[in-house]
Amino acid sequence: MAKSRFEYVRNYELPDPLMPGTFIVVRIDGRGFHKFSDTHAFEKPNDKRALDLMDKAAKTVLDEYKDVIMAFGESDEYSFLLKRNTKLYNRRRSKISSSIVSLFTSAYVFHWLSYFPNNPLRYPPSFDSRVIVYPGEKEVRDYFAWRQADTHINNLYNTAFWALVKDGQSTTQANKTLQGTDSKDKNEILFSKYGINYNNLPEQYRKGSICVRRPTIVIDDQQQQQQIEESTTAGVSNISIDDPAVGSVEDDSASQTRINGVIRKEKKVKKVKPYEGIDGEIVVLHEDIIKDGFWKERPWLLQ
Ligand code: DGT
Ligand code: MG
Ligand code: MG
Ligand code: MG
Ligand code: MG
Repeated sequence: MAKSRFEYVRNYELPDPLMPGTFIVVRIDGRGFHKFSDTHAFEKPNDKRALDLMDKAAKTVLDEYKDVIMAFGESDEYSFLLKRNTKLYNRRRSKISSSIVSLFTSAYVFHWLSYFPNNPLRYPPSFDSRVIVYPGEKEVRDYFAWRQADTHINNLYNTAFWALVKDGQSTTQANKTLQGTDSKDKNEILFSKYGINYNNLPEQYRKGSICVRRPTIVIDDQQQQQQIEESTTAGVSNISIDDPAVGSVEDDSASQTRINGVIRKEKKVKKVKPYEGIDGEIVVLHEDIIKDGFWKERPWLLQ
């Protein structure tokens, strides 16, 4: 095909690949959400509708991009972890970054009215996006620990701050009251002045939101045998063996044999390795990701 004389400008498009074998994190953050949350009358310090909408937009990203294996969100930000060996867009930085933030933003707008039915958008929100690559598991875990620690620090501060303001202090006064206080002091102010036990506040506010896929259960030989026996017993009690329909049941996932007049129904159970098994339903959790438990339960995240 003939090339136009303008074609040379393509050479100015430089490749921007991310190093192979590294963990890719994309963090998006609402642009000017201080103003956006005011304009749209978000409840202070936390608006559950706004946080749920962020979670919904993040789920949309996980739905669309199977290589995004986990996400963590708080306030107006969300971080997406891609699987270590992802080949998504040949690991091109700007393609990955722009596609994720674009889908997130359109999902946020698309679902807005479901979360704010009486509060139409006053102007189009936008999010920025950056990509960070991490060399190993330690840095990935520390990254998410950093974001979750940030969630806690900000939430404790904001909860105390807005309690003081709702109690009549000006924002300047409230800031001053909290100056130099540590977390024990803030807990104490909340408890003694307002009867608020910080630890009883919703986990979504204190710990942020984690999106992960539920693993498909791995069934070992013994469990598989047990399943066959259970379905055999169930088959005997539920189905009349003289029912002509029974013999003609054709089902890809189950096969039936007649042994001594007893229907033996064998369910074919697909065996999966954990890594292959993460295509399950996407769930949103509000739990600790700083300690080992979360990661030990999901070793495929750091593989
Ligand atoms: P940026 O990110 O540099 O464009 O500027 P902002 O204004 O987005 O600042 P950022 O991202 O550091 O802080 C997030 C803002 O969003 C912060 O002012 C509080 C607000 N925000 C986020 N979630 C909520 C919420 O649930 N309720 C309320 N009232 N405000 C929220
Ligand atoms: Mg920012
Ligand atoms: Mg922001
Ligand atoms: Mg932010
Ligand atoms: Mg195109």
